[in-house]
Amino acid sequence: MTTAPIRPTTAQDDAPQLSSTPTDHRGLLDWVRRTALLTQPDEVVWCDGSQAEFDRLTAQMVAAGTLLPLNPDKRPGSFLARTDPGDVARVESRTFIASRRREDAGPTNNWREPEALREELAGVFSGCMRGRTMYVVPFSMGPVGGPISRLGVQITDSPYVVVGMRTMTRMGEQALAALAPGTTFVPALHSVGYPLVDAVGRRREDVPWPCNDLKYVAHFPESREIFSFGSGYGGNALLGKKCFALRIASVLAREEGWLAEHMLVLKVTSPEGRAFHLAAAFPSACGKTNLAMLRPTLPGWRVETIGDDIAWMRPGPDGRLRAVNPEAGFFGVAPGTGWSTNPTAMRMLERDVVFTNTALTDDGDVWWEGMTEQPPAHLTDWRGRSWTPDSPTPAAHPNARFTVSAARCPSIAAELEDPEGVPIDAVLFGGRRRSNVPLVAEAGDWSHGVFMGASISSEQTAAAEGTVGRLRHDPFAMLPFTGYDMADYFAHWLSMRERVEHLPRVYSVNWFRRGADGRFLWPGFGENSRVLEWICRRLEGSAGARHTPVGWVPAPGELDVAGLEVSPADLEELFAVDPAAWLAEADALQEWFARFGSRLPADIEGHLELLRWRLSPLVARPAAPAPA
Ligand code: GTP
Ligand code: SPV
Ligand code: MN
Repeated sequence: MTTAPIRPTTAQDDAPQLSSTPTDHRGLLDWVRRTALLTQPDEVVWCDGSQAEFDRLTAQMVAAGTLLPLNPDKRPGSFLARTDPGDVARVESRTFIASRRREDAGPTNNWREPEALREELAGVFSGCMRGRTMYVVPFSMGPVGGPISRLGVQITDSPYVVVGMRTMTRMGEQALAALAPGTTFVPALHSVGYPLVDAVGRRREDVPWPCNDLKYVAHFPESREIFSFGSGYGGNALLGKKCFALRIASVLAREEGWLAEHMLVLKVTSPEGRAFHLAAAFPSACGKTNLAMLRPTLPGWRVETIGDDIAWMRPGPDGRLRAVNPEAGFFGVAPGTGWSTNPTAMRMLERDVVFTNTALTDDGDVWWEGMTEQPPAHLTDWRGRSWTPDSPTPAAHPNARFTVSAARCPSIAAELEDPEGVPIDAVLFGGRRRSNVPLVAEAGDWSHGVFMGASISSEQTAAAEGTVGRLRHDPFAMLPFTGYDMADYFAHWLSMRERVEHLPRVYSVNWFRRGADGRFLWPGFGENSRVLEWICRRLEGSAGARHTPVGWVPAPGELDVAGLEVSPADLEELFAVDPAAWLAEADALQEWFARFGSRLPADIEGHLELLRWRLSPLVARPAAPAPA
């Protein structure tokens, strides 16, 4: 069967809402119809992902004050959006997993009883699009038609979200064409929750950033459905990303024997021309984008970017774990991105970008903390207020972000478009840790590696609501993103032993360790290539390692620090394993793991015991009292 060509309904056609239906997919048509009846938009537009559609929507948002066009001489094709100050990050407290059985969501998710939540959502969504346009946004996560790829359709009343989905996913005509009648897709319903007409027909003015204090980011993993209400921002609203590619996909992955992960994917090529593929999980705003786009300071090494946030990894026919990045763009943290820290990203951001919650310069460009050493003398801050370097608050919101197509990234790898994915040689786990965790350590084997992933703690960032800087357990950097019980997720990772013949090696890394004076001990960024080099040399079997209770670290002289201004004392501290501090860490882990009860895999408990067993003899014992 063929689908009719897409003919987007425009504001000029005020024919009945569903006069133009460019698909024969009955399930999709029914869902769109039912949703329009529930939410009562003025019109329905099927999105085709074209440039003309993008131009129309951005012009409309400029007129509405949602987007500010940036100076075309400074930042061609780019816009700035300022959100409502209450809609700046993911809302974990309003993120729900509605599985039939509470225990299937596990103790780390907000569980809701599916039928009760469905009722509640029906009430919330009822009439929520009055006075607005409802957009139907077909998209593919992964190359359209690829064996690992999946289709979704988002319904949204936010043109900002439509534009974001066009950058972040394969959105539009091709994805819809792939939705042949009977094809399964993930339905994702989104509304900013700000109707312009109330139940009795009274109209109100729109605002530049409509949203609602009441928010829901709701998932029904068993029926693979997503509902999001009240927010227009990031992972709350671009539903292909965290909601689909992580929370729903993690459930599919478990059922089907693969992995859906919060990981960057990169290709690193040695001076001898040997290519390695690495995947790395760090919690939100902990350096995935930076590592994915790293410019090596070590001569002869090259890094190419495949993904910066999400990896779908499957056992391949070659017995290796093969990864794709299901996304097509980057929704990255702006603050901290500068010419000295991430020149590749700076070049990527030169044109065709939608910035959100950055500051605005007086000549119509963007700025954020960390872009330049000296801030401009005057700015307009992310809230639209006049700002000078003396102002008490940051000019850009700490979770200000850019939305940009992967095609704009100078280090993008051709493999991004390979539907079969790349073979993963090593998996890295990291977090933001001012103490304890060494710069790099290699796991002894797969189950030790899974224990490393399960043990990640990290200082919280501005990427979600909560207290910035507070240490929290964030296993596999997936705490907010696993759609089922986290202990079952650990077991699923362990089960890859039986599914993958040539498993990747596993490493823990930490760029964020600090000295007693509070400064970072490691220069980070491009210098992290030295750590990648050691990892690659380990993979080829040519680098030496020394055993510690927390894994294998570079043997003396094996990490290339030539030309680095890191003192021998700092270098020692970067790898120091303080047994007392680590025993306390083991206690904290045990207490945290206790919530999983008997669902916690024995391998994880075993590795915790092994860690204690290795540490205990190292703790200095008080000297025996002298005989009287
Ligand atoms: P999400 O998109 O939220 O999932 O996060 P991400 O992991 O992609 O975050 P990103 O790479 O944007 O992290 C940005 C923050 O990490 C910025 O504040 C950077 O300055 C900081 N950062 C990244 N790499 C390093 C590093 O090597 N050393 C130090 N000290 N900071 C780093
Ligand atoms: C994260 O918080 O991990 C992000 C940003 O990648 S968001 O898409 O908003 O979730
Ligand atoms: Mn992320």
